[in-house]
Amino acid sequence: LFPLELAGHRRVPPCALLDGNDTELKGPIDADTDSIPSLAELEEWLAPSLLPGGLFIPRNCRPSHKIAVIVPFRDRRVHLKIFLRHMHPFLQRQNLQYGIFIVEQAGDGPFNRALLMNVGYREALLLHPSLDCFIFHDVDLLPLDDRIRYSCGGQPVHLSANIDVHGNKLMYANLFGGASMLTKAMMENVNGFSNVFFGWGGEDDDMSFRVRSHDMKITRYNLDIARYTMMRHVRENKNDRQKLLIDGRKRIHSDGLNSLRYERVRLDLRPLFTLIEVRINQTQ
Ligand code: UD2
Ligand code: MN
Repeated sequence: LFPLELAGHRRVPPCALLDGNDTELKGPIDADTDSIPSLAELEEWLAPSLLPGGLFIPRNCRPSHKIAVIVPFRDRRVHLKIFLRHMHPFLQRQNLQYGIFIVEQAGDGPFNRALLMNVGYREALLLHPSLDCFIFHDVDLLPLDDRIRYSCGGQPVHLSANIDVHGNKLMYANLFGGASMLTKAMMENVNGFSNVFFGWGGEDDDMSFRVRSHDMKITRYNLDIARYTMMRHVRENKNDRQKLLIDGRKRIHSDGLNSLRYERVRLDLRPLFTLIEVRINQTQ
């Protein structure tokens, strides 16, 4: 059963028409990063508005996109609960049709954020073939303004431009890390993310290069709107990514969605999200 397929047949106005009516929602918002909810209390509060797997379908309007929020994950349980508490209401206020997909890396080998993004993209589409907009989102980032629209447009969007722990400025012009948004067509066009970035860093810059070398422009909301808070966590070791990044430019069409390998060890439709757990190995 593909619940996301159901919408679109109902005789209700396009959600875009409702947009902007609710002016109180169109500005800065707070994020509670101090109190830690239990999953049980979150489920009691949020699950009644959701379908199993953490899917939401607006009832009084027809959404323009079917959106997957893909979150790479391992061993950040507290962040995940705070993320879910913040994001479900945030996305629902925007009348979006969406699902949240948590892609968990099994084992304790080096983390591969970009490969997990590819897995989330692939698995979400297998479950819901009509998804057309993909938001790749760190679990520790929370948007602080309701005007940050989580819905795709004509160009890739780098959402998390202005992060508190980065001094509230864009760190560098081509930054594409944190939270970013691409249509299905854009993902196919660039062969998704690279699979070879094990360990911290570089994978976001590689993706930035992929989109820019395919006649796309990375766009952003204004810095006074695109405000995020990043929750505290230990810093991963930095790696030298120069070589991977330089070689990456030649690899775009052989390293990505078309070379993706993983073993799916779990697929669970949890009340607040779809959990996809995968084992990957480093000889990609
Ligand atoms: C920056 C980027 C991030 C990524 C990373 C380098 C921003 C705001 N963020 O984040 O997008 O490019 O550098 O790889 O530019 N994660 C886990 N468990 C782990 C490690 C990572 O769940 O053990 C996930 C989690 O969703 C986390 C994300 O991967 O938010 C990025 O890792 P990070 O937060 O440790 O790295 P950070 O903050 O330097
Ligand atoms: Mn982080």
